[in-house]
Amino acid sequence: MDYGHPIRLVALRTGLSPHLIRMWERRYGAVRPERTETGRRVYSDEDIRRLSLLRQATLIGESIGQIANLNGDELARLVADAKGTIPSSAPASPADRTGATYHRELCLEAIRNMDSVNLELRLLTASVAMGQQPFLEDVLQPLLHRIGEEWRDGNMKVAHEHVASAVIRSLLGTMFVNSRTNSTGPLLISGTPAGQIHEFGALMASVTAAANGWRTVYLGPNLPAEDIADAVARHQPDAVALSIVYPSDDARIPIELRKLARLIDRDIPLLIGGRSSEAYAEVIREIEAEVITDLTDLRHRLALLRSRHDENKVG
Ligand code: B12
Repeated sequence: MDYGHPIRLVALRTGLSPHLIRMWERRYGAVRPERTETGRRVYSDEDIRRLSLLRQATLIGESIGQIANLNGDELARLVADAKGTIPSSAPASPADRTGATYHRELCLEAIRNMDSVNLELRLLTASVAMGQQPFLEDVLQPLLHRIGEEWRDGNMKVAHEHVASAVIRSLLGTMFVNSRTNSTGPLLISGTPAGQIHEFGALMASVTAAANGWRTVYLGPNLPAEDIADAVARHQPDAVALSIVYPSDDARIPIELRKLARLIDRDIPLLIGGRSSEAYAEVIREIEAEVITDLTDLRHRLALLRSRHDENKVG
């Protein structure tokens, strides 16, 4: 007998995130789950089969809006027919990094059309197809760099960048909330120093840490040293991560970093990333902080800190 499955289980079985499952239901009526007395969605085995087929169809390039209302047999036929004709640029498996270019191009097309609904879907589809970390490192970061170049070269307007930024901010926020854990893992505080408005680097660092078993406190952008130090005193984190993106010659940054280093416990590692971090290498060395080059580097650094944290707990 089919008792109905909660959304978390459906997410596990289909590889779709709960957020995307709800969005496909709300926007396209892709499935119509029953509700419990308390209003929670419950899904049948048939819903799970439909969602799996819809996922496979979107991964081979079908638009969800066009296929959401096909019946189960039609969907199965579509997927079976397409299997022999998958374009070589389409992702073959979640681990296939060659799919990144394909996903990025679809995202760029949505940005060029200023189509935020499509952009959100393209980004979510890419994160499901590739897995969260490859998505951040191979799709989102290069996509942000590309937006910057197109904007600098006049191929995209400020409005294109703003449409993209709004969708990306909301997606990273959702990823951050979804990957937070209640574990007893080490704690990372992250944010950006005073004058630093670009916040996606700091957010991506938080999401990466959370997905790797760290508890996280995300402070947001543009914080004076005193405020960061207050948060550090309150939470006693195992590391602090800051992002410095623009500009690379702000006289306030060395002052803020020196102040922060004076105010917080010297034993707490201070990790600094972002495209302009190298420009402040001198002061970063002086205060015994570290430049972290990218999210891969961050993962390695966090793994090391985590093993020390675990050893201390056992010892
Ligand atoms: C989105 C965006 C904006 C948004 C930001 C929205 C938001 N909520 O964050 C808004 C509209 C606010 C904005 C404003 C401006 N922007 Co802007 N922006 C960008 C864009 C497209 C993405 C920025 C981003 O998030 N980068 C962060 C990540 C993706 O890149 P990254 O620094 O290389 O970081 C990687 C690693 O270093 C690491 N990392 C980053 N941080 C951290 C932290 C830690 C702890 C760790 C471990 C790792 C890590 O993670 C990333 C992945 O590996 C960039 C393009 C670009 N190349 O970055 C331009 C860009 C940074 N902006 C630029 C400019 C010029 C501006 C403005 C001056 C425009 C204007 N005339 O108003 C203003 C400046 C505002 C200010 N006072 O600072 C220029 C800077 C050029 C320069 N000389 O350095 C860029 C490069 C665009 C360009 N090509 O010209 N921008």
